[in-house]
Amino acid sequence: MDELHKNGRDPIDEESKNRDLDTFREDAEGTYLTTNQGLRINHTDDSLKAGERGPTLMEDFHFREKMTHFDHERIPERVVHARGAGAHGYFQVYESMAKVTRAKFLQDPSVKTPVFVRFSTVVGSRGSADTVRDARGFATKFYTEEGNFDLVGNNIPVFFIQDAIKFPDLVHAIKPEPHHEMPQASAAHDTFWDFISLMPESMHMIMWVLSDRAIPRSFSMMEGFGVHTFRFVNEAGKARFVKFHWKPLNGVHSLVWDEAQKLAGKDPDWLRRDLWESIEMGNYPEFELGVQIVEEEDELVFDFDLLDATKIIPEELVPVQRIGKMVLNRNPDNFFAETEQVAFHPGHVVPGIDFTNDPLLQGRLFSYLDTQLIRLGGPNFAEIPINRPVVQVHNNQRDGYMRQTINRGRTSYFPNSLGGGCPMMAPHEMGGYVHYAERVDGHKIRTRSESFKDHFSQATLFWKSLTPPEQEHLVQAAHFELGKVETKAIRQRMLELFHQVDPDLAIQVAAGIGVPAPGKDAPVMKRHKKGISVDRSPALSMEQGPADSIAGRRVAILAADGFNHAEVMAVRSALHEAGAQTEIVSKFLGSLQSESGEAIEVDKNFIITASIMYDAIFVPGGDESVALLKKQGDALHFVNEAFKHCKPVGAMSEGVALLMEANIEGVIFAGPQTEEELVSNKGVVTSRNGTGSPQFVQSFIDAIAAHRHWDRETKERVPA
Ligand code: HDE
Repeated sequence: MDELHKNGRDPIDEESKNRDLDTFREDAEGTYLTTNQGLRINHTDDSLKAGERGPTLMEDFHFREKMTHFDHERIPERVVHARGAGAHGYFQVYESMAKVTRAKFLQDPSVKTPVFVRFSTVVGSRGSADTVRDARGFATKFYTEEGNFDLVGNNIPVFFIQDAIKFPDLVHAIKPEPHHEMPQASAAHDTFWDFISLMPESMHMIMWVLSDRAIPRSFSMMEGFGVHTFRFVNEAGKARFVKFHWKPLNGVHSLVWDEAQKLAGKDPDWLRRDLWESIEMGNYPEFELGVQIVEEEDELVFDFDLLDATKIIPEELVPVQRIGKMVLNRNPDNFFAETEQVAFHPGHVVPGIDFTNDPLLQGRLFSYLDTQLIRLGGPNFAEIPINRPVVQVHNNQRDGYMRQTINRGRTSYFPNSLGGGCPMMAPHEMGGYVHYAERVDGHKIRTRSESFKDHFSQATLFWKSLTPPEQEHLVQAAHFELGKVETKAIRQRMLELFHQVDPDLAIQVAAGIGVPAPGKDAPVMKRHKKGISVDRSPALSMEQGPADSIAGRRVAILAADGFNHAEVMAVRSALHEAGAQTEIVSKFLGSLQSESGEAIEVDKNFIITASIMYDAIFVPGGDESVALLKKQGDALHFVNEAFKHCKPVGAMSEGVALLMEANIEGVIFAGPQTEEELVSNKGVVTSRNGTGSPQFVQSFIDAIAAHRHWDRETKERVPA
């Protein structure tokens, strides 16, 4: 740290990147309009003309500058992960990890390292919808006191392909088809499934993409994974393998497919809005950084190859240690300057973190630097404020488009004597990066290791580890995706691959796509057990994960004039206390009068919102309010649709009558109708006498924490 102070820099702490960005921030308040040269402008509504009705003059420098800048406003969007949303925050380690890594930001629990995170979809263009079925990018830039470390991960722990050389093929197959540029942001078309049906190595990732993981409820409710095996190296130079994980403290939750599709129309910005609003309201998304550590001598003990990015290390074999926490607490000031211009690169590492020979990772190490050169217009993109490390940069790189640094002195080479030998080499003890001295010895060959060739065991593991509702959703997703494939032979080939994962899965998929499954007795490739593995991994199932928080959830309160004020207030304050957000939804905007005379502001009306934009709904009592709602088709649809999407529905006193009026009476009471005051059944929580009883609130909170209630056998009968 002392070294840094000598450079006249502030110490590195949570705020250091913020201070760094301050140098570049610009507020318009109290300023006069000027040209880029600082000349004040007194008129910007008319161009300079020769006469009132005459031609525009070339000498109108203000017009030309304004128009030229506008003409050049766009930069190429990212070839993948074009659509994203960013947030600032900090990371703090729980206790020193010195035993396994010398990375400085993982040593001192009192240090808050600034971070910038960008979440993204992969396939869609910048303007596409947020809720499409896709992997999500989860890229984190740690501005550490040893330089930037980028953890460029996804919300799925494996990838489609094993070798980076296949990436252009994969992306060409999944992007919109080249002749008509359709479909946008979707895998559900022939070229993608054509490619996949010929690439058995993709089957594990395909299972994840068809699962509910690919339609996350919120960026704050998804896991993140570094995917590749990396290396941790400690001060003594001892290396261990490491896999990185992010574990969200809001739980891991998804949308349902029908909801995701409707959201794409109703609010294509659903995920970025959720992130933005959560941070604005102080509900900061939090993630714990997890690591799975494998000793070097255990490299070959598993049934899979650690270098194969289509494989996970099951958490039941190597537990995930949670080593620190990231808090996202500040929205960017400017989308383009920060979220669009941020440049991630898996090759941005710090001492103590190193690579392995995973051929997918190795290829990425080339691609990310290369892509920034075209996207950000040249080799000086590291000087863009969001990309600058919080430590000083000194090297002999010079010039190029948009160079910002004014390097003084005569020398830009090494060794030199005229510049005092500077910038000089940093020895190991001064933080100099030393590559791990892995011994490598081999023939030059274009081939795939035998140890990479089991493409199905972990796809089967994933399938077997899901709960029945999760399996059902996966099959329905396959029905949708393959149903959109026009070429029957592709559907047929996919069934053969599903059969290799599990014959029963193939039969279930076949039932929806009009081609026969190979059948239960058709041969399945033999899998040779070579090392340690598991048959089930509960950690792969979202349904079996923790469901103890309602932080970040949104609850609609359906009301009309004459609602019961005490009930709304009791439920509202308890939900807010637990970190959820509530909105009063009614037929019109404006304010409502309660039965006891209090006024309450309506947040959204039925035209601008819908049940799909909430995680749960609550209907308070109040005779008049409920009588009005019962007559409103929109209100009934709201309840029905939420019910169909398996969301918690709560109602108090007269509010229960609205549920009765909707088509969900089957679950309002547990079994035969009872006179019990409080009933909580399959996520429908009713309190017949109301009065805001704390038991009601607790049951409703528990139902929201569980997120979705898949056991609603009547949901298929609900017309929403
Ligand atoms: Fe990327 N990927 N990728 N990727 N990736 C890019 O870099 C690439 C892969 C990931 O928010 C590009 O700056 C290759 C795996 C994220 O800015 C590009 C291969 C994982 C982001 C690129 C992969 C990722 C990218 C496009 C196969 C999860 C967005 C724009 C070897 C571990 C980062 C850019 C952001 C972006 C190449 C596979 C994650 C072209 C060649 C596996 C989160 O460089």
